Amino acid sequence: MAKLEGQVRKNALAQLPHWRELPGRDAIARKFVFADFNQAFGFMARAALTAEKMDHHPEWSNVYKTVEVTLSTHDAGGVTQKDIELAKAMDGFAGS
Ligand code: HBI
Repeated sequence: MAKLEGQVRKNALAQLPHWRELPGRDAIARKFVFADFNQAFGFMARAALTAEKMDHHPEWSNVYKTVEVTLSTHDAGGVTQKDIELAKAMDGFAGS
């Protein structure tokens, strides 16, 4: 899987307005804030099953109702289509 670059990358990121590019690292990140811990952990459970199916895993942390996610493809050293797909799936599970 190749790193996304140039216009292809721009177009892909334009479909993910809630995600930001991390400074100093080729990765994308989003902070999800849910109504409570139950919602946050339900989201993580769904995302985890999808990630495992994709063989593509998030870097993430959870504090109460907040889940902070960073996506990057370690094998490629940057953002690939797999990160875009997982980010879209996570947006779907979060409802936006
Ligand atoms: N998850 N984010 C991410 N990046 C990877 O490169 C990656 C992964 N999960 C599994 C995986 N690679 C495996 O393909 C290899 O580590 C064997």
